[in-house]
Amino acid sequence: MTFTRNMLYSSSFAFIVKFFARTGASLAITALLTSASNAADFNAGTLELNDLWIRASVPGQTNGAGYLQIINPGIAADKLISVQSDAATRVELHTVITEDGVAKMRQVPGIDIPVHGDVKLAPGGYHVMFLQLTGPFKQGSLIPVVLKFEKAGEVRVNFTVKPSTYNPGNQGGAGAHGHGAGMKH
Ligand SMILES: [Cu+2]
Repeated sequence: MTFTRNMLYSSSFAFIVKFFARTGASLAITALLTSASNAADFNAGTLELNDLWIRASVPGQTNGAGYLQIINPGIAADKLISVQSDAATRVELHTVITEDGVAKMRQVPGIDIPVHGDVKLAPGGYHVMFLQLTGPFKQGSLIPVVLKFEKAGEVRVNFTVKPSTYNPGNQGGAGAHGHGAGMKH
């Protein structure tokens, strides 16, 4: 009996496939795949969070910086106001300013996410600052973090640990500032 039912199942499956192919339902399948590939890594309300990463720490490194892209396709501005993680004793939002030709990191109370904005936390600019790491950032591991937005609220995300030398795209040398021993807080 089981054998017969399996036969029946597979023949009706083949029929369904043929039916979909004939009725142009593949168009719907294509649309589904397209929307899946456009999906954000994480969502906070209508905010889309992508490409969350941290450089692997090197021996002796006590601090680290996290980066991500925040897209706001919604109808209201929002603001990233705080970050929590067990990966560090303290986590702050920072930017980089240049004073007397020297790049310095400064804590900021929040990062504005304008309507239809595309805000990038990237080397040389805004970053999530992990102070006093509770353990090394190991390449390939995921660091759980809670991001808190003024309107979208709290969202649990993971930062992916990239190689310690990782520098995405052409940052115009901004990556040279780094976040290791060289930069003071
Ligand atoms: Cu910093």
